[in-house]
Amino acid sequence: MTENTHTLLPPSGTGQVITRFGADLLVETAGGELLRCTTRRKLDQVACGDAVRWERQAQGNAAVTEILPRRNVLERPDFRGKLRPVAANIDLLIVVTSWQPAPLWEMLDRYLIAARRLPAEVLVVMNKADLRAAQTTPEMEACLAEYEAVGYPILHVCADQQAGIDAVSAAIQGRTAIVVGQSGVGKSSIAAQLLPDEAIRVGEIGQTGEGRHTTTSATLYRLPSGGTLIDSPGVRDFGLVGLDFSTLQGGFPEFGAYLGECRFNNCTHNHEPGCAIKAAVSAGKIPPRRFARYLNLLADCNG
Ligand SMILES: Nc1nc2c(ncn2[C@@H]2O[C@H](COP(=O)(O)OP(=O)(O)OP(=O)(O)O)[C@@H](O)[C@H]2O)c(=O)[nH]1
Ligand SMILES: [Mg+2]
Ligand SMILES: [Zn+2]
Repeated sequence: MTENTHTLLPPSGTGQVITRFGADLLVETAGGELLRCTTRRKLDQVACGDAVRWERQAQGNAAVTEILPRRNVLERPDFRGKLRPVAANIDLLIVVTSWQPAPLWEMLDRYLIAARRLPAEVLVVMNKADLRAAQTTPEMEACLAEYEAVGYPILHVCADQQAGIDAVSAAIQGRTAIVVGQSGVGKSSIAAQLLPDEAIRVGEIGQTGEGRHTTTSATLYRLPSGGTLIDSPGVRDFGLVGLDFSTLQGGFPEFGAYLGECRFNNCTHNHEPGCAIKAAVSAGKIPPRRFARYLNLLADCNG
């Protein structure tokens, strides 16, 4: 794929957004050319992965004129709390965590809920397997074991040594996947392993183990093995805006077997007497750490 001077392109067509820098977009046309486009203010919400219509302008440059219907869109609040699209038309949300920086389990829970809400399939990647022995704690192992017990798919990867990368590629299976998670966990390192011919920037992590926010805009890549991978910028936090109770409850599949057994049919599994979920936690059938974080999320829920 090379960027075209677009003299040979038709006056308009469709394409897919590869990346965006402010108001400028890089669009892959239906014919496979890369086309630099501007956007109108009313198309402020156009995102990486969007299918779009573009048109050549009188001045010779191209503009995106329409966002075609989306299957889904992953959004997150910006620093002002306004929802911003990260990427659209996602089949598989790959939540990347690592042993350093240490996993933020609340963030992982929120991504798992976001995947349900999209909807998209989910895969948890524990990267930097080489650091596990030195960095792990009994509490971290207990948290991780809970996700395994619930049945979430988890892959242990070492992007630096190319270990586990084939399993990530196999999980993508020709679909569109996005890597998300904290800065410095190795999202771009995984992307670079899957895309040996692309120059993908990878950043150092600081003394405290924190990432440096090396990736600044979501970018879509075509994988040699088929399928599509979107590398996204690392986050400090991932907030769920407008979380309703049924979405929250759906994000805890371990409750499934007990739902409908609570005394009150509108039970929130918090303070209510006769709660089957709390009984299952006490009996060791629902993982307690996940349940404690469920209660924290419930406090933020809009009903
Ligand atoms: N020890 C070890 N380090 C790794 C591994 N994978 C990635 N790293 C290192 O982790 C650091 C951050 O990697 P990136 O791929 O830039 O992380 P990122 O998640 O893309 O970070 P942002 O773009 O800031 O969100 C780099 O120094 C990598 O070399 C691994 O498997 N083991
Ligand atoms: Mg990155
Ligand atoms: Zn209950």
